[in-house]
Amino acid sequence: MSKAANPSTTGRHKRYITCNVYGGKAVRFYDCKTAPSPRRARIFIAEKGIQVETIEVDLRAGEHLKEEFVALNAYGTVPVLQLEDGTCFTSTTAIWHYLDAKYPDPPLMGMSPSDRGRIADLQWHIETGGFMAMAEYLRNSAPGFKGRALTGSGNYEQIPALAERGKLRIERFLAEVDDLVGDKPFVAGDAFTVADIDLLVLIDFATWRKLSLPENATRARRWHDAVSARPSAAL
Ligand SMILES: N[C@@H](CCC(=O)N[C@@H](CS)C(=O)NCC(=O)O)C(=O)O
Repeated sequence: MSKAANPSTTGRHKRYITCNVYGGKAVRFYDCKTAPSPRRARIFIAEKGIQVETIEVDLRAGEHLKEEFVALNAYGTVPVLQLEDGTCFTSTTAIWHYLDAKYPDPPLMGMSPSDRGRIADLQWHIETGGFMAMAEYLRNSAPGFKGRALTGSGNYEQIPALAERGKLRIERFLAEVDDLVGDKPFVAGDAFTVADIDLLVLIDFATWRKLSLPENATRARRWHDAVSARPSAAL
């Protein structure tokens, strides 16, 4: 990878300027502590016990839209996982797939073909019904996202009607979580998987925006307490 395309060679990341060996670690992880999608990757990495070099990208300061970062990820979003050969994965699910194939233990995306399909279904449901609804609501209503209603490199105005619809969608989703979890230890059954990661991050993010699980969602709350106690959830 050329130095020109490497944000770590410029500005606030200068500490990496002489170091192109990633501190002896195989991959670089472009993170943002306050954003939900990078947390989905962060928890996954911690559950796998993988060592990565983490680089914080300041979204509020617009670092993700600067030329150096867009050279890594043309979509201008985090997380990004960059391999030693310069290959970049620019979505959470791609990062999961790569790491799960490379470091199969513990499996976080299912083992058998049918488990893998089932977990992918659950994850898709949580991503579209939960994350997409939350984004629709938040990005179209929060003053901080004025003119930035979609993530990444394009500037889009907010549409208040989408915020209203997003809020209805996320409220409906949260009301369904108790049945989704049921009496199982984890969302997909007996093992912790990406479905738990997604649901945990989504619920914490929604709670931060004052949209919580219903009081009577006792099974969902039991599950949430259990997964929140895992060391990875502290990240
Ligand atoms: N599909 C991507 C979405 C990533 C995404 O939207 N990341 C947000 C942070 S949660 C972002 O980079 N936002 C930049 C912006 O607001 O322009 C993924 O799953 O990784």
